[in-house]
Amino acid sequence: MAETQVVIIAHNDLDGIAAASVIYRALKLRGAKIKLLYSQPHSIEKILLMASKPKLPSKIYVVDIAFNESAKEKLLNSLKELAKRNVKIVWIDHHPSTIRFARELKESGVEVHVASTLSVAPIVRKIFLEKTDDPEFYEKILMLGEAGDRARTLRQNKALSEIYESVSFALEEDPMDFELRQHLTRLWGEKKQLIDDLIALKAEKGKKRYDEIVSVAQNHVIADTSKLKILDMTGKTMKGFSGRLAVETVEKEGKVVAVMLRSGYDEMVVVLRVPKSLNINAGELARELGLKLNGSGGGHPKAAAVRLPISKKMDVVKLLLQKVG
Ligand SMILES: [Mn+2]
Repeated sequence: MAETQVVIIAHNDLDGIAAASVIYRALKLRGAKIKLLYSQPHSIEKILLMASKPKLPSKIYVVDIAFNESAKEKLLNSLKELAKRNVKIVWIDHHPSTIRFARELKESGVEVHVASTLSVAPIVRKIFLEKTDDPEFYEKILMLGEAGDRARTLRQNKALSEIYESVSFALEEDPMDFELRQHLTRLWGEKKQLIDDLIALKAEKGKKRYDEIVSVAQNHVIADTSKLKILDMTGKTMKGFSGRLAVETVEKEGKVVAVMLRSGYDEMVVVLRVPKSLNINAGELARELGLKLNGSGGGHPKAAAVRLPISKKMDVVKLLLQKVG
């Protein structure tokens, strides 16, 4: 039997990579030849194109990537085109936008596996864990993924929580480092090793960088009320630390936190995090900001993000003050 050419396109965060490595293991055992790519929701079309070259694979797995509503028609068309050319696409995800568009995806020829869970891990656990040769090891990997999406705490498991700490700092140190992501996916999916020197080294670098960012952030507060804090980090290099900065600020202050960061020449991303105690939906808020201010946003009730023109900075502040208080 000829080897099957498979591409896995995973979200570039820990949840995505953990899920990808379990799928990688299961498929590898069945003799698949696998190419690993990483994407964010807004770049999925470009990455799908990369997945189709130099020759078409027989299957593409899209893992932990939110359906990009603002590029809906284009994206559905590319998917239909791939289906027509006999590429089987499997979309595995837990983001609300993917769930909302599951029907359209199916109608475009995509096999969809969605559930409204806090991480993609439970979906992957159900489909792939028993198809690996070491469910005990891969359960640990899925737990790391869940911790990455704050779906689980590892407080009870000291060894695993140390691994989590290193791996997450290493990944955040450079969110565009796809080589490191391939390295990690293979470390887990092929070598069955939790951590190695390269990851530990990157983690050290990341921790130092994050400490600097935390101290700089204190001088970049542009709004601070009893319910809301907005940090304008658009002039600073944030690497992949905006989510961590937002979460830690939420935990410290119990307020809604928005972190603004530059994501391109004239574009910014606003990362939103909401404390458990407040009944405000971050995902809906991000969507609304996107619709009103010429961008695109979405996410979960407690964690979301929106991509906007950088010229809309003060409008964001105004709208957030209006909506959150
Ligand atoms: Mn996820």
